[in-house]
Amino acid sequence: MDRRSFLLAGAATLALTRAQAQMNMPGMSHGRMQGMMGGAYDALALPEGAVFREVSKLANQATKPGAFAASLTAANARAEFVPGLSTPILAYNGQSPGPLIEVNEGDQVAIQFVNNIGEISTIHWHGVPVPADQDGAAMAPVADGTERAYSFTLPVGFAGTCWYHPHPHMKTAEQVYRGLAGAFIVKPKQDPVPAGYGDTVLQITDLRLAADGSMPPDTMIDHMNGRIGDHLLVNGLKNPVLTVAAGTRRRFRLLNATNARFLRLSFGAAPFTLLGTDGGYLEAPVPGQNEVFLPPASRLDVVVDFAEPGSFVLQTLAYEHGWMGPGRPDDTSQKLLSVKVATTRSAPLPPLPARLRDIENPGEPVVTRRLVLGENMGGMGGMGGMGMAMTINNRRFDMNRVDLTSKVGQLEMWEVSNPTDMDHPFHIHGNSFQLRELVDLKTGAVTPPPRRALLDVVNVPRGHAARLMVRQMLPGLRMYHCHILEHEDLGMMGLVNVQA
Ligand SMILES: [Cu+2]
Repeated sequence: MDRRSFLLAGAATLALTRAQAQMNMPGMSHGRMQGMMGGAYDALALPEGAVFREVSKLANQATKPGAFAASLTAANARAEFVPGLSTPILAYNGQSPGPLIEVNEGDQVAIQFVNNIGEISTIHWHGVPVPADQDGAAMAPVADGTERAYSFTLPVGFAGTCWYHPHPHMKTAEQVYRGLAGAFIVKPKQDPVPAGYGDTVLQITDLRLAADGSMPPDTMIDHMNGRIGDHLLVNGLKNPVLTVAAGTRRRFRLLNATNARFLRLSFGAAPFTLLGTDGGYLEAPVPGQNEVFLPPASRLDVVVDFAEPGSFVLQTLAYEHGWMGPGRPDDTSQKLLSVKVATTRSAPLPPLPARLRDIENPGEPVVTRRLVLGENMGGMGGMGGMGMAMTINNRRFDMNRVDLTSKVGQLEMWEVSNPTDMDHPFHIHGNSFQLRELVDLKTGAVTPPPRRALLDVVNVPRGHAARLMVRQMLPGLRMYHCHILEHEDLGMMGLVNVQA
């Protein structure tokens, strides 16, 4: 059964199978059930307006230069999002968001991971070019109560805005929405952007709370669409307030660490200058942007100009990404961060450089691959007997099956086709890629991206194909998948074996 037929059959009556009903009912809040039915939905109110806070950095325990060593312990913890209500969460070193890891290109990195969350987990270094056996992929789970040393040397020439999060088989979505994710910044040895611009991570997460303060499990609607919470948080706070002097130009690293939000963001009258994407700098700063777009898991490096006194709010704009079933949340005009610009003026900064770096034209591929994203909403007889499956080339993920075979250094074009009626953000492990063009599947119209950029996740809009220029530089097994985490867990994922 395809998605539309499922909608017609299922949404009118919400006649779920018994298994689906059992999957969805326990712990579901009244408000959420109403939300799922498409009616009124009263989310708990969260306090807003606290003073903005930066995420604290993970301290470097290494003593020699060019090395970074630390440990990360994932464990159950508690947070108080609503005063007086204690929420069980998952945290790294007691923090959610997890501590910021800041390293330099070329560094030797050693991180001891201790898993105390009560089930398997991993740490995936999202966007960081690490060897395949250090990638924290689902094939190498870390059992509860055990430790694992991750170690890798960062290549010289890679700097970017990355992050880390769990990637255990079929448990990624829950572990991330319960709190396990942090930023991982790789700095160039010589940063072309003056230090006076600062460097502030804005880690965006998505929180849903039941009336008792707990985080309800995913519903069937969440499995279909990806989990959309009730509150977007920045560095763990709802709409905190940052006060700056007039004339401030501030560098922000935007990290979409939500399970499934397509974030189209504006700062009102304060314009963005684009500096970089997932895999580091653009070739030149792009000033005068009134909005930015971050599909799930993507990052942007930007400077925002707060020229004149006043109030500026980072908030979501409408974006149509496709929605299945009832209960589509109102995801526009959500306030993320309020910036109060005082009348005192900041000292002027040196200008941004005219050029940031060169990004190579990848040239023509020697291999072309076609990957087709699919949604199968069939009943209990459906794929794998799970009732709902997300697929690539009609197959659900199987970690014992290699889907593609590649070679180190080989330039490939991956045409990721999305004939479904919902956008899917596509992520490839191992190395950044470039978007060559988007193709409209109906008209064949081809749209190149506005500029060269290194990405590790790209939105594949519904009814389109994304042609990606992919080159893996290290051997081993790599995952590729939709980064709506519920879709990943339901099987929209595959494995490429990169041969030396
Ligand atoms: Cu998806």
